[in-house]
Amino acid sequence: MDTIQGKVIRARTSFYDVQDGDMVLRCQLRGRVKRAQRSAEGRQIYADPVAVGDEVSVMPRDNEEGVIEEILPRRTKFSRRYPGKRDPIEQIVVANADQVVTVLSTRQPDLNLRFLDRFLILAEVGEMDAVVCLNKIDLIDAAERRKLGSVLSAYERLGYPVLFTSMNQPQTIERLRDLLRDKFSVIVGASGVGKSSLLNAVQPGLALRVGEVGAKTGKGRHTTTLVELFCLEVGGEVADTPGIREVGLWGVDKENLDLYFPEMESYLGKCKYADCVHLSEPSCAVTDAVNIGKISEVRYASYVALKSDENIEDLNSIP
Ligand SMILES: Nc1nc2c(ncn2[C@@H]2O[C@H](COP(=O)(O)OP(=O)(O)OP(=O)(O)O)[C@@H](O)[C@H]2O)c(=O)[nH]1
Ligand SMILES: [Mg+2]
Ligand SMILES: [Zn+2]
Repeated sequence: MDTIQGKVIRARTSFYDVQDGDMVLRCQLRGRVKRAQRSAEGRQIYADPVAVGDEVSVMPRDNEEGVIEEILPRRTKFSRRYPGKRDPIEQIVVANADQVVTVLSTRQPDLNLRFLDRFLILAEVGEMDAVVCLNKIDLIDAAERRKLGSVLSAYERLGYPVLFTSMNQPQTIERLRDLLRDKFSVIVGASGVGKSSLLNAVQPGLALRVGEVGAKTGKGRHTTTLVELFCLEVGGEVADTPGIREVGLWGVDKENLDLYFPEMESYLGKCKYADCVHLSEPSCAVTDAVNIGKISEVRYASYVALKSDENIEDLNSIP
Protein backbone atom coordinates (compact mmCIF):
# COMPACT_ATOMS: atom_id res chain seq x y z
CA MET A 1 0.00 0.00 0.00
CA ASP A 2 1.07 3.59 -0.58
CA THR A 3 1.25 6.18 2.13
CA ILE A 4 -1.62 8.62 2.39
CA GLN A 5 -1.76 12.10 3.86
CA GLY A 6 -4.31 12.97 6.47
CA LYS A 7 -5.10 15.07 9.46
CA VAL A 8 -5.12 14.01 13.09
CA ILE A 9 -8.65 14.52 14.43
CA ARG A 10 -8.26 12.79 17.82
CA ALA A 11 -5.21 11.97 19.92
CA ARG A 12 -5.18 9.50 22.80
CA THR A 13 -1.66 8.97 24.00
CA SER A 14 -0.10 6.60 21.46
CA PHE A 15 -3.26 6.21 19.34
CA TYR A 16 -4.22 8.80 16.79
CA ASP A 17 -7.27 8.98 14.53
CA VAL A 18 -6.20 10.25 11.14
CA GLN A 19 -8.76 11.40 8.62
CA ASP A 20 -8.33 11.41 4.87
CA GLY A 21 -11.60 12.26 3.13
CA ASP A 22 -14.22 9.84 4.41
CA MET A 23 -11.71 7.42 5.83
CA VAL A 24 -10.53 7.48 9.45
CA LEU A 25 -7.60 5.27 10.41
CA ARG A 26 -6.59 4.43 13.95
CA CYS A 27 -2.82 4.96 13.89
CA GLN A 28 0.26 4.49 16.00
CA LEU A 29 3.48 6.39 15.64
CA ARG A 30 6.48 4.74 13.98
CA GLY A 31 9.24 4.23 16.59
CA ARG A 32 11.74 6.12 14.47
CA VAL A 33 9.42 9.16 14.42
CA LYS A 34 8.77 8.87 18.14
CA ARG A 35 12.49 8.87 18.92
CA ALA A 36 13.08 11.88 16.69
CA GLN A 37 10.64 13.80 18.91
CA ARG A 38 12.88 13.45 21.98
CA SER A 39 15.87 15.53 22.99
CA ALA A 40 19.40 14.42 22.13
CA GLU A 41 19.59 12.81 25.59
CA GLY A 42 16.35 10.95 24.98
CA ARG A 43 14.35 13.21 27.28
CA GLN A 44 10.67 13.75 26.67
CA ILE A 45 10.04 17.15 25.08
CA TYR A 46 6.34 16.94 24.34
CA ALA A 47 3.45 15.65 26.41
CA ASP A 48 2.50 13.96 23.15
CA PRO A 49 4.60 14.31 19.98
CA VAL A 50 1.48 14.30 17.79
CA ALA A 51 -1.29 16.85 18.18
CA VAL A 52 -4.79 17.19 16.85
CA GLY A 53 -4.59 19.23 13.66
CA ASP A 54 -1.27 17.73 12.64
CA GLU A 55 -0.90 16.80 9.00
CA VAL A 56 0.74 13.41 8.83
CA SER A 57 1.70 10.82 6.30
CA VAL A 58 0.42 7.38 7.12
CA MET A 59 1.13 3.89 5.89
CA PRO A 60 -2.24 2.12 6.05
CA ARG A 61 -2.20 -1.40 7.44
CA ASP A 62 -5.76 -2.12 6.37
CA ASN A 63 -9.01 -0.16 6.17
CA GLU A 64 -8.96 0.59 9.87
CA GLU A 65 -5.40 0.95 11.04
CA GLY A 66 -2.17 2.51 9.99
CA VAL A 67 1.20 3.84 11.09
CA ILE A 68 2.24 7.49 11.13
CA GLU A 69 5.47 7.75 9.16
CA GLU A 70 5.97 11.47 9.28
CA ILE A 71 4.60 14.59 10.94
CA LEU A 72 4.53 17.38 8.37
CA PRO A 73 5.82 20.82 9.35
CA ARG A 74 3.33 22.82 11.43
CA ARG A 75 2.06 26.18 10.26
CA THR A 76 1.07 27.23 13.76
CA LYS A 77 0.80 25.66 17.16
CA PHE A 78 -1.13 26.37 20.29
CA SER A 79 1.01 25.10 23.15
CA ARG A 80 1.07 25.43 26.87
CA ARG A 81 3.33 24.20 29.62
CA TYR A 82 2.11 20.74 30.52
CA PRO A 83 0.94 20.89 34.13
CA GLY A 84 2.05 18.63 36.94
CA LYS A 85 5.53 17.71 35.72
CA ARG A 86 8.63 19.03 37.34
CA ASP A 87 10.62 19.11 34.12
CA PRO A 88 9.16 21.54 31.64
CA ILE A 89 7.26 19.74 28.93
CA GLU A 90 5.39 21.28 26.02
CA GLN A 91 1.82 20.27 25.38
CA ILE A 92 0.73 21.09 21.85
CA VAL A 93 -2.99 21.46 22.32
CA VAL A 94 -3.69 21.91 18.62
CA ALA A 95 -1.47 22.26 15.56
CA ASN A 96 -2.16 24.30 12.43
CA ALA A 97 -5.13 26.30 13.73
CA ASP A 98 -5.82 29.78 12.34
CA GLN A 99 -7.51 31.22 15.37
CA VAL A 100 -8.00 30.69 19.08
CA VAL A 101 -11.46 31.33 20.49
CA THR A 102 -11.14 31.98 24.21
CA VAL A 103 -14.40 31.33 26.00
CA LEU A 104 -15.16 32.96 29.35
CA SER A 105 -18.39 32.86 31.27
CA THR A 106 -20.08 35.63 33.18
CA ARG A 107 -20.90 33.21 36.03
CA GLN A 108 -20.72 29.54 36.84
CA PRO A 109 -17.74 29.71 36.69
CA ASP A 110 -17.03 33.37 37.39
CA LEU A 111 -15.25 35.54 34.90
CA ASN A 112 -11.49 34.98 34.87
CA LEU A 113 -9.62 37.62 32.93
CA ARG A 114 -6.20 36.31 33.97
CA PHE A 115 -6.93 33.22 31.92
CA LEU A 116 -7.89 35.36 28.99
CA ASP A 117 -4.68 37.35 29.00
CA ARG A 118 -2.65 34.16 29.18
CA PHE A 119 -4.53 32.60 26.29
CA LEU A 120 -4.02 35.73 24.23
CA ILE A 121 -0.29 35.57 24.84
CA LEU A 122 -0.20 31.91 23.82
CA ALA A 123 -2.13 32.74 20.66
CA GLU A 124 0.37 35.46 19.90
CA VAL A 125 3.35 33.18 20.56
CA GLY A 126 1.80 30.53 18.32
CA GLU A 127 1.04 33.08 15.59
CA MET A 128 -2.71 32.67 15.59
CA ASP A 129 -5.52 35.19 15.60
CA ALA A 130 -7.62 35.34 18.73
CA VAL A 131 -11.28 35.92 19.46
CA VAL A 132 -12.74 36.67 22.88
CA CYS A 133 -16.10 35.11 23.66
CA LEU A 134 -18.01 35.98 26.82
CA ASN A 135 -20.62 33.27 27.24
CA LYS A 136 -23.67 32.88 29.53
CA ILE A 137 -24.74 36.48 29.12
CA ASP A 138 -28.26 35.32 29.97
CA LEU A 139 -27.09 35.03 33.60
CA ILE A 140 -26.41 38.74 34.11
CA ASP A 141 -28.58 41.84 34.15
CA ALA A 142 -28.26 44.91 31.97
CA ALA A 143 -26.14 46.84 34.47
CA GLU A 144 -23.62 44.05 34.79
CA ARG A 145 -23.60 43.61 31.05
CA ARG A 146 -22.62 47.27 30.64
CA LYS A 147 -19.87 46.87 33.19
CA LEU A 148 -18.40 43.81 31.52
CA GLY A 149 -18.83 45.46 28.13
CA SER A 150 -16.63 48.28 29.25
CA VAL A 151 -13.99 45.95 30.71
CA LEU A 152 -13.89 43.93 27.50
CA SER A 153 -13.78 47.01 25.29
CA ALA A 154 -10.08 47.17 26.22
CA TYR A 155 -9.67 43.97 24.23
CA GLU A 156 -11.66 45.29 21.31
CA ARG A 157 -9.36 48.30 21.19
CA LEU A 158 -6.45 45.88 20.90
CA GLY A 159 -8.07 44.47 17.78
CA TYR A 160 -9.58 41.27 19.16
CA PRO A 161 -13.16 40.56 18.12
CA VAL A 162 -15.28 40.34 21.30
CA LEU A 163 -18.46 38.26 21.25
CA PHE A 164 -21.22 38.15 23.85
CA THR A 165 -22.95 34.81 23.63
CA SER A 166 -25.57 32.63 25.18
CA MET A 167 -26.48 29.20 23.94
CA ASN A 168 -30.10 30.24 24.46
CA GLN A 169 -29.90 33.32 22.24
CA PRO A 170 -29.65 32.28 18.59
CA GLN A 171 -28.64 35.70 17.26
CA THR A 172 -25.49 35.62 19.42
CA ILE A 173 -24.62 32.18 18.05
CA GLU A 174 -24.92 33.47 14.53
CA ARG A 175 -22.06 35.85 15.03
CA LEU A 176 -19.92 33.07 16.45
CA ARG A 177 -20.77 30.84 13.50
CA ASP A 178 -19.70 33.64 11.14
CA LEU A 179 -16.36 33.95 12.88
CA LEU A 180 -15.75 30.22 12.64
CA ARG A 181 -16.67 29.98 8.97
CA ASP A 182 -13.90 28.77 6.67
CA LYS A 183 -11.27 28.83 9.39
CA PHE A 184 -9.61 26.24 11.55
CA SER A 185 -10.38 27.35 15.10
CA VAL A 186 -9.56 25.98 18.50
CA ILE A 187 -11.93 26.65 21.40
CA VAL A 188 -10.27 27.04 24.78
CA GLY A 189 -11.24 28.05 28.29
CA ALA A 190 -11.88 26.82 31.80
CA SER A 191 -14.12 23.82 32.41
CA GLY A 192 -17.82 24.63 32.44
CA VAL A 193 -17.72 27.94 30.57
CA GLY A 194 -19.76 26.34 27.79
CA LYS A 195 -17.30 25.50 25.01
CA SER A 196 -19.05 22.31 23.93
CA SER A 197 -22.50 23.86 24.42
CA LEU A 198 -21.60 26.72 22.10
CA LEU A 199 -20.38 24.33 19.43
CA ASN A 200 -23.60 22.34 19.76
CA ALA A 201 -25.53 25.57 19.25
CA VAL A 202 -23.42 26.44 16.20
CA GLN A 203 -24.00 22.98 14.77
CA PRO A 204 -26.60 20.83 16.56
CA GLY A 205 -25.51 17.70 14.70
CA LEU A 206 -22.27 17.64 16.68
CA ALA A 207 -24.16 16.47 19.77
CA LEU A 208 -21.16 17.00 22.03
CA ARG A 209 -21.47 15.94 25.62
CA VAL A 210 -21.97 18.80 28.06
CA GLY A 211 -21.89 18.74 31.85
CA GLU A 212 -23.41 20.59 34.75
CA VAL A 213 -21.38 23.08 36.72
CA GLY A 214 -21.12 22.14 40.42
CA ALA A 215 -23.73 24.09 42.41
CA LYS A 216 -21.43 24.65 45.38
CA THR A 217 -18.08 24.97 43.67
CA GLY A 218 -19.26 26.95 40.64
CA LYS A 219 -16.74 24.90 38.69
CA GLY A 220 -17.06 22.71 35.64
CA ARG A 221 -16.55 18.97 35.86
CA HIS A 222 -14.20 18.42 32.95
CA THR A 223 -16.82 16.87 30.75
CA THR A 224 -14.79 17.04 27.55
CA THR A 225 -11.76 14.84 28.05
CA LEU A 226 -10.10 14.82 24.63
CA VAL A 227 -9.20 17.38 22.03
CA GLU A 228 -11.33 16.59 19.01
CA LEU A 229 -11.56 18.13 15.56
CA PHE A 230 -14.84 18.61 13.68
CA CYS A 231 -15.79 19.84 10.24
CA LEU A 232 -18.28 22.66 10.15
CA GLU A 233 -21.22 22.69 7.75
CA VAL A 234 -20.64 26.41 7.13
CA GLY A 235 -17.06 25.58 6.13
CA GLY A 236 -13.96 25.32 8.24
CA GLU A 237 -13.04 23.17 11.18
CA VAL A 238 -13.13 23.53 14.90
CA ALA A 239 -11.36 21.74 17.73
CA ASP A 240 -13.17 21.38 21.05
CA THR A 241 -10.79 21.03 23.99
CA PRO A 242 -11.05 19.95 27.62
CA GLY A 243 -11.35 22.74 30.15
CA ILE A 244 -8.00 23.92 31.38
CA ARG A 245 -7.21 24.47 35.08
CA GLU A 246 -3.91 26.19 34.50
CA VAL A 247 -2.68 28.17 31.55
CA GLY A 248 1.07 27.66 31.89
CA LEU A 249 2.86 29.87 29.43
CA TRP A 250 5.21 28.19 27.04
CA GLY A 251 7.81 29.66 24.72
CA VAL A 252 7.43 33.16 26.07
CA ASP A 253 10.30 35.61 26.31
CA LYS A 254 9.94 36.30 30.03
CA GLU A 255 12.45 39.15 30.12
CA ASN A 256 10.39 41.01 27.57
CA LEU A 257 6.84 40.27 28.69
CA ASP A 258 5.88 43.84 27.85
CA LEU A 259 6.25 42.97 24.17
CA TYR A 260 3.20 40.69 24.46
CA PHE A 261 1.07 43.60 25.60
CA PRO A 262 0.40 45.59 22.42
CA GLU A 263 -1.02 48.52 24.39
CA MET A 264 2.38 49.05 26.04
CA GLU A 265 4.25 49.29 22.78
CA SER A 266 4.10 53.03 22.29
CA TYR A 267 5.41 53.61 25.84
CA LEU A 268 8.38 51.28 25.72
CA GLY A 269 11.72 53.05 25.71
CA LYS A 270 10.13 56.12 27.31
CA CYS A 271 10.66 55.12 30.94
CA LYS A 272 13.32 56.89 33.01
CA TYR A 273 15.39 53.73 33.34
CA ALA A 274 16.33 51.82 30.23
CA ASP A 275 15.90 48.51 32.06
CA CYS A 276 12.53 49.46 33.57
CA VAL A 277 10.21 46.48 34.05
CA HIS A 278 7.23 48.73 34.81
CA LEU A 279 6.52 47.47 38.30
CA SER A 280 7.59 50.02 40.91
CA GLU A 281 10.24 52.09 39.17
CA PRO A 282 9.88 55.88 39.33
CA SER A 283 8.96 57.79 36.16
CA CYS A 284 7.73 54.74 34.34
CA ALA A 285 5.88 55.59 31.13
CA VAL A 286 3.80 52.41 31.37
CA THR A 287 2.53 52.90 34.93
CA ASP A 288 1.90 56.57 34.11
CA ALA A 289 -0.27 55.43 31.21
CA VAL A 290 -2.15 53.09 33.55
CA ASN A 291 -2.72 55.94 36.02
CA ILE A 292 -4.27 58.21 33.42
CA GLY A 293 -6.40 55.40 32.00
CA LYS A 294 -4.57 54.92 28.71
CA ILE A 295 -3.77 51.32 29.58
CA SER A 296 -6.47 49.16 31.14
CA GLU A 297 -5.92 48.40 34.82
CA VAL A 298 -7.13 44.87 34.31
CA ARG A 299 -4.55 44.22 31.63
CA TYR A 300 -1.81 45.83 33.70
CA ALA A 301 -2.77 43.63 36.68
CA SER A 302 -2.28 40.60 34.42
CA TYR A 303 1.12 41.88 33.41
CA VAL A 304 2.13 42.27 37.06
CA ALA A 305 0.88 38.78 37.92
CA LEU A 306 2.78 37.26 35.01
CA LYS A 307 5.97 39.07 35.92
CA SER A 308 6.09 37.16 39.21
CA ASP A 309 4.90 33.83 37.85
CA GLU A 310 7.48 31.10 38.38
CA ASN A 311 5.82 28.73 36.00
CA ILE A 312 6.48 30.51 32.76
CA GLU A 313 8.62 28.49 30.43
CA ASP A 314 11.04 30.89 28.92
CA LEU A 315 11.83 30.79 25.24
CA ASN A 316 15.53 30.81 26.00
CA SER A 317 15.53 27.98 28.51
CA ILE A 318 13.60 25.46 26.44
CA PRO A 319 15.98 22.62 25.68
N1 LIG B 1 -27.17 29.74 31.39
C1 LIG B 1 -26.33 29.25 30.50
N2 LIG B 1 -25.74 28.06 30.69
C2 LIG B 1 -24.89 27.61 29.74
C3 LIG B 1 -24.58 28.35 28.58
N3 LIG B 1 -23.69 27.65 27.85
C4 LIG B 1 -23.45 26.52 28.54
N4 LIG B 1 -24.17 26.48 29.67
C5 LIG B 1 -24.19 25.39 30.69
O1 LIG B 1 -22.91 25.28 31.28
C6 LIG B 1 -22.63 23.94 31.64
C7 LIG B 1 -21.29 23.50 31.09
O2 LIG B 1 -21.31 23.47 29.69
P1 LIG B 1 -20.27 22.68 28.80
O3 LIG B 1 -20.59 22.99 27.38
O4 LIG B 1 -20.18 21.26 29.19
O5 LIG B 1 -18.90 23.42 29.21
P2 LIG B 1 -17.43 23.15 28.65
O6 LIG B 1 -16.74 24.46 28.61
O7 LIG B 1 -17.48 22.36 27.40
O8 LIG B 1 -16.80 22.28 29.85
P3 LIG B 1 -15.62 21.16 29.79
O9 LIG B 1 -15.92 20.22 28.69
O10 LIG B 1 -15.68 20.53 31.15
O11 LIG B 1 -14.35 21.92 29.59
C8 LIG B 1 -23.80 23.11 31.10
O12 LIG B 1 -24.68 22.86 32.16
C9 LIG B 1 -24.46 24.03 30.08
O13 LIG B 1 -25.83 23.80 29.93
C10 LIG B 1 -25.23 29.62 28.40
O14 LIG B 1 -25.04 30.33 27.42
N5 LIG B 1 -26.08 30.02 29.39
MG1 LIG C 1 -16.69 20.54 26.86
ZN1 LIG D 1 8.54 51.38 32.82
